Amino acid sequence: MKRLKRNFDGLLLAVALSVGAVAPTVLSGCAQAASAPVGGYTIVKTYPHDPTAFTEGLFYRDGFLYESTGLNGRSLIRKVNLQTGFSEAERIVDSRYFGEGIVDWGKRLYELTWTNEVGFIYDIDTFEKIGEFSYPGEGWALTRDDKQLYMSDGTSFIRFLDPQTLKETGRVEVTDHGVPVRNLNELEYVKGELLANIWQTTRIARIDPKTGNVVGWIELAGLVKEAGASAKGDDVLNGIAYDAAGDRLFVTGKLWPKLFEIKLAPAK
Ligand SMILES: [Ca+2]
Repeated sequence: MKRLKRNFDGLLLAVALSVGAVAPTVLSGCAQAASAPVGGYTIVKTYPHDPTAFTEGLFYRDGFLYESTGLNGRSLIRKVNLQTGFSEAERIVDSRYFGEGIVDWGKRLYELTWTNEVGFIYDIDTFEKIGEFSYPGEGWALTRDDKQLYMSDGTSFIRFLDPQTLKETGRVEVTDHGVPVRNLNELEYVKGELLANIWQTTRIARIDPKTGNVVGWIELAGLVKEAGASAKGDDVLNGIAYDAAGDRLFVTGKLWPKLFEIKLAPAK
Protein backbone atom coordinates (compact mmCIF):
# COMPACT_ATOMS: atom_id res chain seq x y z
CA MET A 1 0.00 0.00 0.00
CA LYS A 2 2.37 2.65 0.98
CA ARG A 3 5.85 3.18 2.04
CA LEU A 4 8.07 5.79 0.60
CA LYS A 5 10.68 4.40 2.91
CA ARG A 6 11.21 1.19 1.04
CA ASN A 7 14.50 0.85 -0.73
CA PHE A 8 13.44 -2.53 -1.93
CA ASP A 9 10.37 -1.49 -3.87
CA GLY A 10 11.72 -3.34 -6.86
CA LEU A 11 11.87 -6.54 -4.87
CA LEU A 12 8.39 -5.97 -3.49
CA LEU A 13 7.13 -5.32 -6.98
CA ALA A 14 8.68 -8.55 -8.18
CA VAL A 15 7.09 -10.41 -5.31
CA ALA A 16 3.74 -8.73 -5.90
CA LEU A 17 3.81 -9.62 -9.54
CA SER A 18 4.90 -13.17 -8.91
CA VAL A 19 2.36 -13.96 -6.24
CA GLY A 20 -0.31 -11.43 -7.04
CA ALA A 21 -2.18 -13.56 -9.52
CA VAL A 22 -1.52 -11.11 -12.31
CA ALA A 23 0.25 -13.78 -14.24
CA PRO A 24 -1.10 -17.26 -14.72
CA THR A 25 0.32 -19.58 -12.12
CA VAL A 26 0.98 -23.26 -12.21
CA LEU A 27 -0.99 -25.18 -9.64
CA SER A 28 0.04 -28.55 -8.37
CA GLY A 29 -1.92 -31.25 -10.02
CA CYS A 30 -3.02 -28.97 -12.80
CA ALA A 31 -1.44 -27.92 -16.01
CA GLN A 32 -1.70 -24.14 -16.29
CA ALA A 33 -4.23 -22.34 -14.15
CA ALA A 34 -6.68 -20.25 -16.06
CA SER A 35 -7.20 -16.68 -15.03
CA ALA A 36 -10.22 -14.44 -15.14
CA PRO A 37 -10.83 -12.37 -18.28
CA VAL A 38 -9.12 -8.99 -18.59
CA GLY A 39 -11.17 -5.98 -19.63
CA GLY A 40 -10.21 -2.43 -20.45
CA TYR A 41 -11.76 1.00 -20.01
CA THR A 42 -12.56 4.26 -21.70
CA ILE A 43 -12.00 7.69 -20.14
CA VAL A 44 -15.23 9.64 -19.74
CA LYS A 45 -13.79 12.71 -18.06
CA THR A 46 -10.58 13.91 -16.44
CA TYR A 47 -10.50 15.89 -13.19
CA PRO A 48 -7.68 17.51 -11.20
CA HIS A 49 -6.23 15.62 -8.25
CA ASP A 50 -3.80 16.92 -5.61
CA PRO A 51 -0.39 15.61 -6.73
CA THR A 52 0.85 15.67 -3.12
CA ALA A 53 -1.92 13.32 -1.98
CA PHE A 54 -0.62 9.87 -1.12
CA THR A 55 -4.08 8.45 -1.73
CA GLU A 56 -5.14 5.58 0.50
CA GLY A 57 -8.92 5.84 0.69
CA LEU A 58 -11.51 7.32 -1.66
CA PHE A 59 -15.29 7.35 -1.83
CA TYR A 60 -18.08 9.51 -3.25
CA ARG A 61 -20.95 10.92 -1.26
CA ASP A 62 -23.52 13.59 -2.11
CA GLY A 63 -21.53 15.35 -4.78
CA PHE A 64 -18.14 15.23 -3.09
CA LEU A 65 -15.18 12.92 -2.96
CA TYR A 66 -13.82 11.95 0.42
CA GLU A 67 -10.15 11.08 0.41
CA SER A 68 -7.65 9.86 2.97
CA THR A 69 -3.91 10.03 2.54
CA GLY A 70 -1.06 8.13 4.11
CA LEU A 71 2.51 8.54 5.34
CA ASN A 72 3.38 9.61 8.88
CA GLY A 73 3.09 13.37 9.12
CA ARG A 74 1.27 13.66 5.82
CA SER A 75 -1.91 11.76 6.61
CA LEU A 76 -5.23 13.55 6.48
CA ILE A 77 -8.85 13.06 5.65
CA ARG A 78 -10.66 15.54 3.47
CA LYS A 79 -13.77 16.42 1.56
CA VAL A 80 -12.81 17.26 -2.00
CA ASN A 81 -14.57 19.29 -4.67
CA LEU A 82 -14.67 16.94 -7.65
CA GLN A 83 -14.48 19.72 -10.22
CA THR A 84 -11.58 21.67 -8.74
CA GLY A 85 -9.74 18.99 -6.78
CA PHE A 86 -9.52 21.39 -3.82
CA SER A 87 -10.41 20.51 -0.24
CA GLU A 88 -13.65 21.88 1.17
CA ALA A 89 -12.70 20.57 4.61
CA GLU A 90 -9.87 18.57 6.01
CA ARG A 91 -8.44 17.13 9.19
CA ILE A 92 -4.82 16.28 9.80
CA VAL A 93 -4.13 12.87 11.32
CA ASP A 94 -1.64 12.76 14.21
CA SER A 95 1.83 12.05 12.83
CA ARG A 96 2.07 8.92 14.95
CA TYR A 97 -0.32 7.33 12.49
CA PHE A 98 -0.13 6.34 8.85
CA GLY A 99 -3.64 6.93 7.56
CA GLU A 100 -5.31 4.27 5.49
CA GLY A 101 -8.74 3.46 4.08
CA ILE A 102 -11.97 5.32 4.83
CA VAL A 103 -15.67 4.63 4.49
CA ASP A 104 -18.88 6.36 5.51
CA TRP A 105 -21.66 4.86 7.58
CA GLY A 106 -24.54 7.16 8.31
CA LYS A 107 -23.18 10.28 9.91
CA ARG A 108 -19.86 8.64 10.69
CA LEU A 109 -16.63 8.28 8.78
CA TYR A 110 -14.32 5.42 9.70
CA GLU A 111 -10.59 5.44 9.05
CA LEU A 112 -7.99 2.68 9.33
CA THR A 113 -4.33 3.10 10.15
CA TRP A 114 -1.64 0.96 8.61
CA THR A 115 0.10 -0.83 11.47
CA ASN A 116 -1.22 0.73 14.69
CA GLU A 117 -4.19 -1.63 14.88
CA VAL A 118 -6.43 1.31 15.68
CA GLY A 119 -9.14 2.96 13.64
CA PHE A 120 -10.76 6.36 14.08
CA ILE A 121 -14.40 7.37 14.05
CA TYR A 122 -15.23 10.89 12.89
CA ASP A 123 -18.39 12.93 12.51
CA ILE A 124 -18.61 13.07 8.72
CA ASP A 125 -19.95 16.62 8.72
CA THR A 126 -17.44 18.21 11.09
CA PHE A 127 -14.54 15.70 10.97
CA GLU A 128 -14.58 15.83 14.76
CA LYS A 129 -13.09 12.65 16.19
CA ILE A 130 -15.77 10.88 18.18
CA GLY A 131 -14.24 7.49 18.85
CA GLU A 132 -11.75 4.76 18.10
CA PHE A 133 -11.86 1.05 17.38
CA SER A 134 -9.28 -1.69 17.19
CA TYR A 135 -8.51 -4.61 14.94
CA PRO A 136 -5.67 -7.09 14.65
CA GLY A 137 -3.07 -6.86 11.90
CA GLU A 138 -2.66 -4.24 9.23
CA GLY A 139 -5.35 -1.92 7.92
CA TRP A 140 -5.36 -1.09 4.21
CA ALA A 141 -8.81 -0.20 2.84
CA LEU A 142 -12.52 -0.03 3.56
CA THR A 143 -15.73 -0.01 1.57
CA ARG A 144 -19.35 -0.97 2.24
CA ASP A 145 -22.63 -2.17 0.90
CA ASP A 146 -25.91 -1.41 2.65
CA LYS A 147 -25.38 -4.10 5.28
CA GLN A 148 -21.72 -4.36 6.19
CA LEU A 149 -18.20 -3.03 5.75
CA TYR A 150 -15.42 -4.72 3.79
CA MET A 151 -11.79 -4.33 4.84
CA SER A 152 -8.52 -5.24 3.15
CA ASP A 153 -5.32 -5.79 5.11
CA GLY A 154 -2.66 -6.41 2.46
CA THR A 155 -3.21 -10.14 2.37
CA SER A 156 -5.51 -12.08 0.05
CA PHE A 157 -8.35 -11.87 2.58
CA ILE A 158 -11.28 -9.48 2.76
CA ARG A 159 -12.72 -9.07 6.25
CA PHE A 160 -16.41 -8.38 6.85
CA LEU A 161 -17.08 -5.88 9.64
CA ASP A 162 -20.23 -5.04 11.52
CA PRO A 163 -20.82 -1.36 10.64
CA GLN A 164 -21.91 -0.50 14.17
CA THR A 165 -19.41 -2.40 16.32
CA LEU A 166 -16.56 -2.58 13.78
CA LYS A 167 -16.04 -6.17 14.86
CA GLU A 168 -15.11 -8.79 12.28
CA THR A 169 -18.05 -11.03 11.40
CA GLY A 170 -16.29 -13.15 8.80
CA ARG A 171 -13.81 -13.14 5.96
CA VAL A 172 -13.26 -14.53 2.50
CA GLU A 173 -10.07 -15.29 0.61
CA VAL A 174 -9.82 -13.73 -2.82
CA THR A 175 -8.66 -16.16 -5.47
CA ASP A 176 -8.44 -16.28 -9.24
CA HIS A 177 -9.11 -19.86 -10.28
CA GLY A 178 -7.84 -21.03 -6.92
CA VAL A 179 -4.75 -18.83 -6.81
CA PRO A 180 -4.76 -16.38 -3.88
CA VAL A 181 -4.64 -12.72 -4.89
CA ARG A 182 -2.50 -10.87 -2.38
CA ASN A 183 -1.90 -7.16 -1.79
CA LEU A 184 -5.59 -6.28 -2.07
CA ASN A 185 -5.60 -2.53 -1.60
CA GLU A 186 -8.20 0.23 -2.10
CA LEU A 187 -11.73 -1.10 -2.37
CA GLU A 188 -15.06 -0.05 -3.78
CA TYR A 189 -18.37 -1.87 -3.79
CA VAL A 190 -19.93 -1.50 -7.26
CA LYS A 191 -23.13 -3.23 -8.36
CA GLY A 192 -22.64 -6.31 -6.24
CA GLU A 193 -18.92 -6.66 -6.90
CA LEU A 194 -15.93 -5.59 -4.87
CA LEU A 195 -13.37 -3.71 -6.94
CA ALA A 196 -9.86 -3.84 -5.50
CA ASN A 197 -6.64 -2.16 -6.55
CA ILE A 198 -3.80 -4.66 -6.38
CA TRP A 199 -0.89 -2.83 -4.80
CA GLN A 200 1.94 -1.94 -7.19
CA THR A 201 0.15 -3.24 -10.23
CA THR A 202 -1.94 -1.54 -12.90
CA ARG A 203 -4.89 -3.83 -12.34
CA ILE A 204 -8.15 -3.76 -10.47
CA ALA A 205 -9.71 -7.07 -9.50
CA ARG A 206 -13.47 -7.55 -9.80
CA ILE A 207 -14.41 -9.81 -6.93
CA ASP A 208 -17.56 -11.71 -6.02
CA PRO A 209 -17.71 -10.84 -2.31
CA LYS A 210 -19.67 -13.97 -1.46
CA THR A 211 -17.12 -16.44 -2.82
CA GLY A 212 -13.95 -14.36 -3.10
CA ASN A 213 -13.67 -15.42 -6.74
CA VAL A 214 -12.12 -12.93 -9.13
CA VAL A 215 -14.65 -12.65 -11.92
CA GLY A 216 -12.55 -10.33 -14.05
CA TRP A 217 -9.66 -7.91 -14.18
CA ILE A 218 -9.52 -4.30 -15.32
CA GLU A 219 -6.20 -3.38 -16.93
CA LEU A 220 -5.44 0.30 -16.37
CA ALA A 221 -1.82 0.53 -17.54
CA GLY A 222 -2.84 3.16 -20.09
CA LEU A 223 -4.11 5.44 -17.35
CA VAL A 224 -0.68 5.54 -15.73
CA LYS A 225 0.73 7.22 -18.81
CA GLU A 226 -2.33 9.42 -19.16
CA ALA A 227 -1.84 10.61 -15.58
CA GLY A 228 1.83 11.34 -16.10
CA ALA A 229 2.78 8.83 -13.42
CA SER A 230 5.58 6.32 -13.52
CA ALA A 231 3.89 3.69 -11.37
CA LYS A 232 7.37 2.32 -10.75
CA GLY A 233 7.84 4.10 -7.45
CA ASP A 234 5.14 4.99 -4.99
CA ASP A 235 2.91 6.76 -7.50
CA VAL A 236 0.85 3.66 -8.15
CA LEU A 237 -2.79 3.30 -9.01
CA ASN A 238 -4.85 3.53 -5.84
CA GLY A 239 -8.26 4.97 -5.18
CA ILE A 240 -11.64 3.89 -6.49
CA ALA A 241 -14.91 5.72 -5.87
CA TYR A 242 -18.40 5.11 -7.19
CA ASP A 243 -21.32 7.48 -7.59
CA ALA A 244 -24.19 5.00 -7.56
CA ALA A 245 -26.88 7.55 -8.40
CA GLY A 246 -24.99 8.80 -11.44
CA ASP A 247 -23.36 5.44 -12.23
CA ARG A 248 -19.96 7.11 -12.36
CA LEU A 249 -16.74 5.25 -11.55
CA PHE A 250 -13.69 7.26 -10.50
CA VAL A 251 -10.10 6.10 -10.22
CA THR A 252 -6.84 7.80 -9.37
CA GLY A 253 -3.38 7.04 -8.00
CA LYS A 254 -1.00 8.06 -5.27
CA LEU A 255 0.57 11.44 -6.05
CA TRP A 256 -1.28 11.56 -9.37
CA PRO A 257 -2.22 15.02 -10.71
CA LYS A 258 -5.35 13.59 -12.31
CA LEU A 259 -8.44 11.65 -11.37
CA PHE A 260 -10.45 9.89 -14.03
CA GLU A 261 -14.05 8.95 -14.56
CA ILE A 262 -13.94 5.74 -16.56
CA LYS A 263 -16.32 3.28 -18.12
CA LEU A 264 -15.41 -0.35 -18.19
CA ALA A 265 -14.95 -2.08 -21.51
CA PRO A 266 -15.85 -5.75 -21.85
CA ALA A 267 -13.12 -8.34 -21.73
CA LYS A 268 -11.89 -9.44 -25.12
CA1 LIG B 1 -13.02 3.34 -2.33
